[in-house]
Amino acid sequence: MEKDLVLTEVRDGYRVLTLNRPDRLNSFTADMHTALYGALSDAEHDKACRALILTGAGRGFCAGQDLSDGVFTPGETPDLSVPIAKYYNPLVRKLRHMPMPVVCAVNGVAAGAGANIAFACDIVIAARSAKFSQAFAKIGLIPDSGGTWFLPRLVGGARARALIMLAETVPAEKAEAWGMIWKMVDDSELMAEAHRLATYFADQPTDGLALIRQALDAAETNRLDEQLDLERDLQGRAGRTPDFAEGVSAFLEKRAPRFKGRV
Ligand code: T3D
Repeated sequence: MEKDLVLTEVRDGYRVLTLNRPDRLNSFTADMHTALYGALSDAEHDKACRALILTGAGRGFCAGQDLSDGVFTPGETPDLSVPIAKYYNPLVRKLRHMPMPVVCAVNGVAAGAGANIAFACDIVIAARSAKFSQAFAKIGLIPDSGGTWFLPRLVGGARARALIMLAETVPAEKAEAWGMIWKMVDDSELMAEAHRLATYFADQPTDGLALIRQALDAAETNRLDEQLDLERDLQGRAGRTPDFAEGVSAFLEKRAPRFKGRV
């Protein structure tokens, strides 16, 4: 196995995970999937980890599946449902269930599954030079890794359909204007902004933030009645966290809160 396909940097209260196959624009091989899933699991089990940054080494964020990694052999018919079930779907599910906020710092091109893995993160920031591409249609595929779910919700049906069918590349500035990402920053500011966000989250009520994600995700399919019931239940859980007690105490005592995060 190639070494260090995903770099982990442990910071005070958060981790930085860096996809590390820069010569292939950090496109996914089976080994890189295994490395990323493992790095996410390690972060999940470290209670001191209260935020994550996901980014890429070199000039790209991630070019999706590495198309030279055995997915296609001339004369053979592949079953692409297998790598989707084995690697991509578990990865997207993992990102959506991490017990802390995940900030994606898109440092360059995010294509195919690379774009959709960025959209699976909680907050997406992008360098001015970054771009997003649903490259799938160009090679006869459909968007995977949640692309057909995320994109219409982010930019609306008309734009999503055209972007997917035309496989048109979206520069970061347009991605921000269309609400596809949280914000674009100058290239030189990208990692500083990512660290600023992660440092902020590392002091926040982490369990409460995970419950917020759970409520927002469920709202995508729930009826209002169901969502009201879910909010009741999740608020019940949030109210039992020590961070709620600390947040209210700090407010009443007119001091900054000292949240515990993950308990
Ligand atoms: O198969 C399954 O398991 C199903 C799952 C599918 C999920 C998917 O993600 S399907 C979509 C796969 N991705 C793509 O189709 C994108 C392919 N790449 C590109 O279209 C372009 O590389 C980019 C638009 C992303 C960037 O273009 P550019 O001009 O900035 O860079 P480049 O010169 O094309 O790429 C630089 C190198 O990376 C180059 O290698 P070289 O010539 O220097 O030796 C290029 O071949 C390599 N590279 C880029 N993307 C991939 C890749 N190699 C393998 N797989 C890639 N996806």
